[in-house]
Amino acid sequence: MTKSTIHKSTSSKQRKSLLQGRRDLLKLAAALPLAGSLGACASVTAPATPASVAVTPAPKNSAVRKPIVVSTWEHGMPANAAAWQVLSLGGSALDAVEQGARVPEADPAVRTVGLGGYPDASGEVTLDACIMDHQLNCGSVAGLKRIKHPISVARAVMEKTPHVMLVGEGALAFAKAQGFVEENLLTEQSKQDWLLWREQGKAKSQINLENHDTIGMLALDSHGHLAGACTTSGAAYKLPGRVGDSPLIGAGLYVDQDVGAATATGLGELMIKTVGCHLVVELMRQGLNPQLACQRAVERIAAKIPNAAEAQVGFLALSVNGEVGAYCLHGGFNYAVQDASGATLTDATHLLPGVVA
Ligand code: SD4
Repeated sequence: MTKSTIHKSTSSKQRKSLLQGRRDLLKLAAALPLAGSLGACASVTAPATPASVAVTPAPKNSAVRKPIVVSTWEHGMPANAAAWQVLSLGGSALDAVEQGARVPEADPAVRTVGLGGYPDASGEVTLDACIMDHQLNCGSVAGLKRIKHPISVARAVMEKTPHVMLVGEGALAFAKAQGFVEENLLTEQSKQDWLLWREQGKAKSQINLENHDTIGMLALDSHGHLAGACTTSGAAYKLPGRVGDSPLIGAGLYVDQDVGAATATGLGELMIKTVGCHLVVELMRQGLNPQLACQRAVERIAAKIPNAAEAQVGFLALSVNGEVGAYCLHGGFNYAVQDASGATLTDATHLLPGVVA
């Protein structure tokens, strides 16, 4: 596992190696017939739990590491920096994760979130997002078109409606009524890529590494409150109407102030089938530290879902004491951490040998 403070020169190198890794996973994922139909190939059996694995006791309150913010993937670094501006001034975890998530949403270079995200099979960019605070308040949107900041719409659903989740046309109508402005989210680059995908006879796989960079963010503020956010354009060239894990409370994000929070990245169908982030939080409730809880959730997926090894999944967790853990199926998933000591990007440990993502 490498751990390094990120700066510009290493950042572009890492981007290159990530891209190479993505190409590798593209090959790996090519065997997937359709998102969600992880058919008939060999399954992976997770290694038995080593008897010697110790459960790290929660630190005493004096050892709480706060404020802190953690995010999935390298684009979590600038997202964390924006969140840190809120946290370092004593702001709330909820404000921090919203502000952080808006950074990749607005960045057309991040092809898996917000503006410039990969479209669905019909060429439409549709966005999924959710947000959750320390009191189980949560809001979510799925299949939202033409609005650049679904995370802020999700927060409005949470704060201004009696509901948790709005989808499709209803979500768009709500966003417009709240003053969000409609805009084209399909950049020229995304359009060209989509046209090429169509010309090439629509490659079998709808899931590839280019769409494994959902941002999930978790924060613990100086008041000791947790919050989380997750936002994505979902699987590239997905069937119109497909909803992944990212807007689903429990699958792509979960926060419980008694225990901690978790978020996920990767093939959403696997997180939905296992309610993955809720699983991670419940494992933490049973006494596992965030690292071990993420590991056990990945092992559960690998052991129970045939063909899981053909996709990537990664979990990131933060305890109410500020402990951080992450684990993925294949090497290649990294996560960003920011606290008073600085900003780091760390490769998550993984279950299967090699780096494919
Ligand atoms: C989804 N989990 O829609 C998302 C895609 C993703 O990193 O990449 N996450 O399935």
